Amino acid sequence: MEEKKKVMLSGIKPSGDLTLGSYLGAIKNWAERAEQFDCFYFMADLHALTERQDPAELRRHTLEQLAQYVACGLDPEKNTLFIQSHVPAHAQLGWVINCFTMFGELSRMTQFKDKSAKNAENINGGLFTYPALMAADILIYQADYVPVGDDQRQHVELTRDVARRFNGIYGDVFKIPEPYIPKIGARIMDLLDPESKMSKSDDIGNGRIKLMDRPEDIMRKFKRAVTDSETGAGCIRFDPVNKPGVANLIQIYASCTGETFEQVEAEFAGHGYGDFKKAVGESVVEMLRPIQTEAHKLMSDKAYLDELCRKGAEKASYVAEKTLRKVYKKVGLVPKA
Ligand code: ATP
Ligand code: LTN
Repeated sequence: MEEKKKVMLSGIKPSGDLTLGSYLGAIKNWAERAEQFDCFYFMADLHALTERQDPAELRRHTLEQLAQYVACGLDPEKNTLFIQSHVPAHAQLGWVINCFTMFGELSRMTQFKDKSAKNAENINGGLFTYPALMAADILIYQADYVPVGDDQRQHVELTRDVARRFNGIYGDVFKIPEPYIPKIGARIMDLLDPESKMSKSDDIGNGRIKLMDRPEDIMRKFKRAVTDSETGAGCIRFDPVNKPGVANLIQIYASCTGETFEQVEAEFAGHGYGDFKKAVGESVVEMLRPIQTEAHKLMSDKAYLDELCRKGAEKASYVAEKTLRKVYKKVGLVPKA
């Protein structure tokens, strides 16, 4: 009998344009796994509502993100791609999971602390309970692996704790998922502020590379990337504590080319920062070129994207509703006659 494939699942909020961070930290890791795993990837539009969104922009970002997933190599025949709000079971299980997630646990989430410090005028309930909905996203597909960047590790750990708590009361209802984090590229930093994560929704300036940036803009941003004042042979070395800007560039180059940090250091041993920044920029431009061409083509085909969403939501709902029915029954909700 054919062995059942393990399940892989992840999502990204359509809260802005995808960045090099979203790609290297998450999507790149998803794209090569379709044969090995049963894969579910979604646009986390309900999560995007935790910050104020312009409605038309949110719709645009959601569909563009779907086109970009496909352009990044996620074959819709082999991966289930869908919009979170098209599968209402996420929100339904989200409520139940909320009731098994502790105030203290949610209070410890660093993303909540960061986001509430940045958005003091909109610290809403959704921002606080967001990790419970994320746990529901994961548990509802009985996911084994959750491929995310390093910043999401804490949320996956919380998901494991809540799933264990629930299973401890009701028996083996949920699979306990594991984070799946790349060794290189798990935390890409802002090019102008290498102490901060490169992020889709806060634009510090020109320190953020978007997946769809034009080659000349990418080259310009790398040219201006912050390094340090060291010169001479050996200045290009991986030392994230003392040389965060250079370490970030090494990480980006290694991730784009598949080289190790040592190989990058050896390749640029006799070079200065100017040469290196140019090489990093070129490696990013070349990596993104085919993705951008394909994404431009798909982004203008609304009928195709609508059809993908419809099929994806149908496949996802089938799996999600099965878990939801089981959970509702376990906790004592009366089934519909
Ligand atoms: P926002 O700014 O709206 O909070 P974001 O840019 O942090 O968004 P997310 O939607 O939160 O992006 O993240 C999408 C996925 O990409 C997650 O798995 C996250 O861990 C990963 N990711 C995001 N930014 C980076 C980064 N700079 N380096 C590596 N991985 C990242
Ligand atoms: N919280 C994640 C996005 C996200 C997600 C998920 C990731 C929502 N639901 C489920 C993995 C699995 C973020 O902020 N990047």
